[in-house]
Amino acid sequence: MRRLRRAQQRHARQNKKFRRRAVAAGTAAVITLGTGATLRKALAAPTPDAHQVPVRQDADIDLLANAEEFAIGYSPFRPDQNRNEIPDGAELAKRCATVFNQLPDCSQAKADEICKDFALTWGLETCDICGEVVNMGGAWVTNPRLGLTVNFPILATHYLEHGSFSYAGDVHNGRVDIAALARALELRFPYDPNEHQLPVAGDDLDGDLLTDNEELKAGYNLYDADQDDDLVPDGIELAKQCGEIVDALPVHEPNAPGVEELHKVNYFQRGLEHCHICGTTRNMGYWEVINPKLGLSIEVPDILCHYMEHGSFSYSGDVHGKGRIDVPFLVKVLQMPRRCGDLGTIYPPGDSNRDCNLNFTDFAELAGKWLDSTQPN
Ligand SMILES: [Ca+2]
Ligand SMILES: [Ca+2]
Ligand SMILES: [Ca+2]
Ligand SMILES: [Ca+2]
Ligand SMILES: [Zn+2]
Ligand SMILES: [Zn+2]
Repeated sequence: MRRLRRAQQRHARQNKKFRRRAVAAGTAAVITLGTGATLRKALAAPTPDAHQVPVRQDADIDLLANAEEFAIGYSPFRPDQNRNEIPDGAELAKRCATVFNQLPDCSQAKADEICKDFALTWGLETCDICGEVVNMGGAWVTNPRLGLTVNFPILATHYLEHGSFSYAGDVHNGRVDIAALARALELRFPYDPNEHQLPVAGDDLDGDLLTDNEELKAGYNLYDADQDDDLVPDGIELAKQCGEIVDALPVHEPNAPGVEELHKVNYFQRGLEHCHICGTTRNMGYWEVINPKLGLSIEVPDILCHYMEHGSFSYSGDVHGKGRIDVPFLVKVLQMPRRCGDLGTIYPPGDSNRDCNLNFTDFAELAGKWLDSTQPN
C-alpha cells in the first residue's frame, strides 16, 4: 500500500513538472497560427482531454516520446505530420483504441485473425483523471500471423480511447508499448480508412493504393507507403489532391479559342450514376480535363470525382461499372505536384515544418528542438 501511494505521488509530481512545459509549448503554438486556414482548423479542433498527460523526452510534444517516434517511423520533431491540428500521438492512440475495440474475441476468431482477449480479475480500479471504474484485469492482442502478443491493463484501453498511451489508476500506472501494439494491430498511420478506398489490382509492394507500375511511371517511391511523411498512405493522399485540383479547375466551352490554362469541359449527360459504396448520385457523364500547353487531355467520369474526394483512384458505379483512371497520365495532365504540399513536393531547405511558409517560426522551431533534444531529461 505504501509503495502504491509513493508511486502516485511520483506520478503527480511528474505531471506537475511536465504540465508546466506543455503550457509553455501551447503558447508557442498559438504564435505559429499565421494563416486563416490553420486558425479555422484550430478552432474546430476539440479541446485537449485531461487523460492526455505529457510524456517524457517528447521534443515536439505530440504525446509520443522521441524513441517511440523512431521506433514507429514517425518524425520526433513534427507534432502534427498530417496537419489536422491533432497531436499525432493522441490521434494514433485513439486509432489503436478503435481498431482494438473492433477486434474479434480470440475464442471466436479465425485461425490467422488478429484478436483480443480479456482476463477479468476479482477487483476494480479507478481512473485517476475521470474516476471511471474498470476491471483491474488485463487485455491481450494476439497476431497469429506474426506470432506476436501484446498485453496491458484494461485501464489502458480506457486511456487509449481518450488519446493517451500512458495510463494511471489506483492499481496500474504505466505506458503501452506503442511499437509492439502498432505492429500487432498491423497499423502504421492514425488515419481513418474509408470504404471508397477500394483495393488495387496489381502489385502494390508498399500497400499505399498506388500500384508499383503507377509509382514507377509517375515517379513516386514504390517502396515507401508514405514518402512525404504526412502519415497518410500516398495513394489516398494523391487521389484527394487530384480530386481537389480537378474540382477547382475553370470550366470552358469545347475548343474555346485562346484558352491556354489548364481547364475542364463539361460532358455531363441526362442521367445519374449511383455510387456502389454509399449510394450517392452523380452525373453519369464526365469532365474532359485539358492541358493546352502540353497538348494533352483526359476524361474524368463524374463518379470518379466522388471517389477521389474519398481518397481513391478506383471507382464503382452503376453506369461506369468498376474502373480505375490511368493515374500516371492524370498526374501528367495535371502536372503534379501543382501546389506546395502535393505529393512529390520538394521542400525548400529551412521549411522544417513543411507548411510551405518560410518564416520566423521555422527558425524558432529549429532552435527549440535543438535545445530540447540535447537537454538530458
Ligand atoms: Ca514526440
Ligand atoms: Ca495529427
Ligand atoms: Ca505502392
Ligand atoms: Ca503520404
Ligand atoms: Zn478516465
Ligand atoms: Zn460513395
